[in-house]
Amino acid sequence: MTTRSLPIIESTSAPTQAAKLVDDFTPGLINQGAHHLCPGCGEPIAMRLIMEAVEELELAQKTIAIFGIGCYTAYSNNLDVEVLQALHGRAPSLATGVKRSLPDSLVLTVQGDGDMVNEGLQEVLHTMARGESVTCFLLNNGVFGETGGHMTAATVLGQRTKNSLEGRTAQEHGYPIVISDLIARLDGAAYVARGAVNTHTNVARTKKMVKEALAVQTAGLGGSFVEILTMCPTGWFVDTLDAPDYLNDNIEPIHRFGVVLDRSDDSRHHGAGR
Ligand SMILES: Cc1ncc(C[n+]2csc(CCOP(=O)(O)OP(=O)(O)O)c2C)c(N)n1
Ligand code: SF4
Ligand SMILES: [Mg+2]
Repeated sequence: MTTRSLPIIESTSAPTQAAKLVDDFTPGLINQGAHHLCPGCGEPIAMRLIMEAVEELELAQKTIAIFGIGCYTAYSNNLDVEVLQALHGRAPSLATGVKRSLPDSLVLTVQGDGDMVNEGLQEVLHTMARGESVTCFLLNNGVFGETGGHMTAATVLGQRTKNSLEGRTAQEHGYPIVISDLIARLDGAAYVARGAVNTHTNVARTKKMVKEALAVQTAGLGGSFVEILTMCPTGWFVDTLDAPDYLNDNIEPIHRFGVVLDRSDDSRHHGAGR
């Protein structure tokens, strides 16, 4: 593992203007840039691009965001859209009820891999199989981050976690569930993609996926799903600056970046509850 240091910029004169505050760069739907997640965490980046997509599509007034339970839950306080808190793993079912009650709303869920793939796997599978017109986001970091970095069903083979200190093995722990590929097999799903936030290029490409998924919902074409691979340097036991490369080298080869399913051009496909 390499250790990198940031360049030191030397200056001989005082700055001519005040330093920019983090709020200067904060998108309109995020109340404040400060948050309590770890330095180098990928989840605020994922939340930011989701909120930017909602704002750019001018859907903020219609949006109801439903959160699972994990580190990202604390970030829900920063958002300037309606927010509901689900029980662990249950966000897609709550989203189903909200969307069917308020069909003109834009309903999105935010869950982690522990919340979605372990605690509530049946919820997201049934929601997507029914073709509910909701958009489910998975922030996949391969660990139960909030509770200490334990292995989840999405943890890749060889990955070191709090309870697989020598790395996950198929023999002892079984194989990871590659959830986007599983969901893409369901007839009710209309759009499934997997992005990542470990490089600026991937952030830009992932934002396009997020926008496409939200557009599929507004067109009533069925379930839409975007998995976003996020860095968890704390849970991975890696240096903060090494986490983006760790994601690229270890997580992405199993949970592959790209659009997995796109039925947005199929006019015969439609969602449930419409
Ligand atoms: C019913 C229930 N079981 C367990 C917990 C404890 N718990 C809270 S957060 C969490 C981990 C969530 O992991 P993940 O969804 O991957 O999110 P991350 O923290 O990695 O972002 C767990 C197990 C809980 N709050 N409720
Ligand atoms: S433990 Fe991991 S997921 Fe949680 S805030 Fe820290 S880096 Fe982010
Ligand atoms: Mg997680």
